[in-house]
Amino acid sequence: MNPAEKETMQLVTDFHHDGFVIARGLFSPGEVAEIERQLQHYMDAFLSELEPGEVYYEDSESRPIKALHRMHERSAYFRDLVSDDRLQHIVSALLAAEPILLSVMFFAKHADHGSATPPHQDNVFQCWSPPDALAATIAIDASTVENGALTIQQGSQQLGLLPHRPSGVKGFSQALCEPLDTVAYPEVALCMEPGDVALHHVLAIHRSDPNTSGRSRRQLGIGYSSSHSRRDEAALARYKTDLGKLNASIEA
Ligand SMILES: O=C(O)CCC(=O)C(=O)O
Repeated sequence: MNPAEKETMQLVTDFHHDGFVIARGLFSPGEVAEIERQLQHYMDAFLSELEPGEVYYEDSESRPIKALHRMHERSAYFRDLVSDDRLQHIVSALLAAEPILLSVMFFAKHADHGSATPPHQDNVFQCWSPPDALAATIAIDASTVENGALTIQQGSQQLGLLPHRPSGVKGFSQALCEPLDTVAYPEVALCMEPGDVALHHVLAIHRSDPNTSGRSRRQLGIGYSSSHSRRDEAALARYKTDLGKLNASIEA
């Protein structure tokens, strides 16, 4: 086995054990600069026409952008990024299947503004059966404990989908009903440098703190499912009903 294969095998073992892995330095500084340029271009070109569900803003007075969703639908650059050979190689190894693109997203926590993300499992929104799916997070800025790094409960993906309730948080409408024991399932803050890529399982419990620092924490999220997973349509319909109720209560 060559060193690259050995490295991939280690990522697969760690992913199954912990529910996440970090591939360090996957994108070069030049490539991260290009992602930033394309983000700016996306905002300049599309921000005024984005539909509900494609953009979320913080509630604070200056209303910075908190998240963008489905960016691949409007941008050829983000659509192509998903097929990057390095990402495809790792994601197909972790899923042991052909990866299917779900969405390209942007998650921002602006300096001193970024709000908390409640603890949740992505499959409460995605409803994959079997739950073979993951999110790849590309760090644009360094993420640290102070600026609200994504924080995962190690091993929690082994528990299956746990009960969630409406969170009242725009963009993350569901939160775990009960906090999960952090001794049995320790919290790990995914501290990353620009160009690092974290991959977390669709059942891994994760959350993030508000950004209390003077430094922004921006990252791209790319959701992939495996070619053999199917949507649980009944679960998806229940989630959409809850989301509709939440949106109605926010607008009321
Ligand atoms: O940006 C965050 O803190 C949350 C992102 C998230 O929930 C995800 O990537 O699945």
